[in-house]
Order: sequence, then structure tokens, then C-alpha cells
Amino acid sequence: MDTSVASGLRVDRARLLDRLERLAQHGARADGGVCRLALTDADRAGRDQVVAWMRELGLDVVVDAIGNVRGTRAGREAGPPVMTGSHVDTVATGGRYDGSYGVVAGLEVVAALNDAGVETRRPLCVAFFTGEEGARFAPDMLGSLVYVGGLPLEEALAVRDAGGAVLGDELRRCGYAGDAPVGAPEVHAFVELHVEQGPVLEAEGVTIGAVRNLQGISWQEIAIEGQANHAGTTPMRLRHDAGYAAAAVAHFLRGLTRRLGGDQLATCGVIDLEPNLINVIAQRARLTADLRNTDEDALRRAEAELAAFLEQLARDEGVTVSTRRLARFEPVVFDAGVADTIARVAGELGHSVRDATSGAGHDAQMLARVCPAAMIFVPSIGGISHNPREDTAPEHLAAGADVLLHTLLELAR
Ligand code: HGY
Ligand code: MN
Ligand code: MN
Repeated sequence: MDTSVASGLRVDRARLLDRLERLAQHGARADGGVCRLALTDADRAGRDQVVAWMRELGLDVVVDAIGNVRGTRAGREAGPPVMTGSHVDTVATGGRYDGSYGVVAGLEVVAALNDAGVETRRPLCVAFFTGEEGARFAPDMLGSLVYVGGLPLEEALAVRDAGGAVLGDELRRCGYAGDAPVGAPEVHAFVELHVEQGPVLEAEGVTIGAVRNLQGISWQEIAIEGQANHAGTTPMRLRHDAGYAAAAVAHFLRGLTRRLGGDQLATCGVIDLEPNLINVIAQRARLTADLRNTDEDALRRAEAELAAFLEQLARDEGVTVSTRRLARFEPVVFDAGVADTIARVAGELGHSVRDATSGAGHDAQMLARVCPAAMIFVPSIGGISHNPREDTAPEHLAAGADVLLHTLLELAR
């Protein structure tokens, strides 16, 4: 059967958009965004919805011991599948496309092949991975990291969230503590479709990004212990102010990026103070540092400079500072052959395409450890993501799904 781009085989845009809309109802926020933190009831509801669609499409559904879910469509031959997928969990103030789009588009590819009666040589698999965001249980990309054997299962199951809940308990509570083993999967190739979450494609008026690399990520939690005291009676020279120290770290990080330049990024996304009262010098602070760079040596330098600053701050302010690593992934270069296929297919479909670098972490970076992997990006309106305003034009959502369809067909031949 002719399944080439010229055959006219395409996804069904209306069905794609309808499933995206229906998935966004699970964990819907009043502002139009989505909150499906990993292994909460909303995440379970989203998972259940996707599994129901997998079953409707005739996929063989498998849940593994960390809650990753794989729906497989048989090929003419058995053997390692061509896999696509992403994640169903979101940050607390998420949009409706981060993660969801890659999973729903994977299902749409299956639906289009079913409608057209196309049988592929290799099996096709659509997956979603547990806790990609890392916003509740760190590190990010946790499920796919365990899937490829990068984090021991028992260690992952023992991870606690900020409230002390244990990942393994939440997995069981949600009914996704599966039987399938994790560790050394056989995957022929992996392609993840994702919104860019940045401004580049839109700024250049380009529809498709063939993602060839992904920057390194360093997450750490910083705990500062000072001395609570009266804001009105304590002379400045006698203070050990955890609130000031936390603010000094955030200010240092911004200066660090200016000083290092290049691709260095730094974010202080969490700053919690105790007792967090207007007239009490803060006893303690818990904050986070998210450092990213496409260059591993530069990222290590940024980490070293932050460590040196924290030591100096502790001495100067008379506070104690401790750090805990939450995630550390080196930059990843994706498979050139798969990225070339994505670029070529996009061109054949008549879409503008450019090479892209991912600023965000993705499950594809973990699958790249065990098989040839790459990603497809479509534009984010205003470059906005991790924000309820996240949005992408319907024609771009359909274009990305068509590129995914024909890329997977090429890899599954
Ligand atoms: O943090 C990230 O880059 C991804 O959204 N988990
Ligand atoms: Mn994502
Ligand atoms: Mn995300």
C-alpha cells in the first residue's frame, strides 16, 4: 500500500483537537490551564482517559513497575517497536499541550493508520512516562529515566514530595503500579513530538523544528538555617537572616548568567521562608536552583561558582547552608539520522523546518540512551509554556502530527 507523503495519508485534525480538548478537562484550571501533578487524582484521570483511547484503538496496553504505560500496535514482524510518546503529568500551572500533545498525536497516528488499513513492518508503540515534570517528585523525566535503567526502581519508588508523600504509595493509590519490568527496553527508535515552549520557531515563522540536541540540566535544593529574631530590636550587625540569604542567592544567579553569558540559564523557582512573617527575621529558607547550559563544561563551572558563593554567604551571614542534588543530566545530542528524517519529511509535507535545540528536558533524552531518538517541535504562541496561557495554532498542531505520522512510517518500514 502506498503510504508515502504523496499518497495523501494525513492525520484527522478534528479528531486530534477533540482528544486534546477532552484530555485537558482532566485537571482543568479555571484559567484554561491544566493541573495534573504526577500521581494526583487529576493525573490518574488523565492516564485513565489515555488508556481508554489506547484500548479503543486496539493497542496492547502494558503498565510497568514505575507506572509508565505503553500501547503497542502489532507490525507484520515482531521485534523492537518504533516508539513515540511523552507525558500526561503537568506542572501545577500547566498548559494543555506540554506532554499531552505528544501522547495524543501518537494516538492520532495509530487512528489514521487504522482508518487507512496500513500495516507497518515493525510494531508501533505509543507511550507516556511517569512524572516527567519533576514538579512533585524529582528528578524530572523520572519515569523514562527508570525505564532506560538510569535510576534504580527502588530508589525512584522511595522519592518523597514536599509534603512527604512517597512515590510508590501514590503509584499504588492511583492503580498504576504495573507488573512489567523496567531497565533495558528494546526499542528500535523513538520520536517525541512536543510544543517548543520557546520563542524561536514563531519568531522565524517556521512551522517545524527538527530537534538535534538538548541542554544539560542541574537541579538542587538549598536549605539555609539562620536565627529567627525580632525585626525591630535586632541590630543589623547581629542578624543571621535566612530570608536575606535566600534573596542573595537569587540575585547571585542572575549575575552569574550575565557573567558567564552564552547559553547559561539560572532559575530560582522556589523560595519558602519560615516562619514567613513580616516582623520576624527568617529562621530558615528552602529554595531551588535550576541551572541549564548546552555546554557541559560551562554548566559545571556554573555549579562550582554557585557552590563557592554559598560557602562565602554562610560565612558572611553566619548561617548554615546545605544543598541536595535533585537532578543532573548532561547535554544530549540526538540521532542525526532520525533528525534528518524528520527534516526531510517536514519538507516533503511542504512545511518550513529548521534545526532546533531543546531548552526543556524531555523523555526523548532518556530514550536516546537506549535507541536512536530525536524530537519534533511546533511553535508555541508567544514562546509561553509552564503557564496556563500556553497555546499553539491548530494548523501547527496538525502539521506536527503529520510529520510524526510519516516519520514513524519511515522508521517502521
Ligand atoms: O524541566 C523541564 O525542562 C521539563 O519541563 N521537565
Ligand atoms: Mn514536556
Ligand atoms: Mn514541562
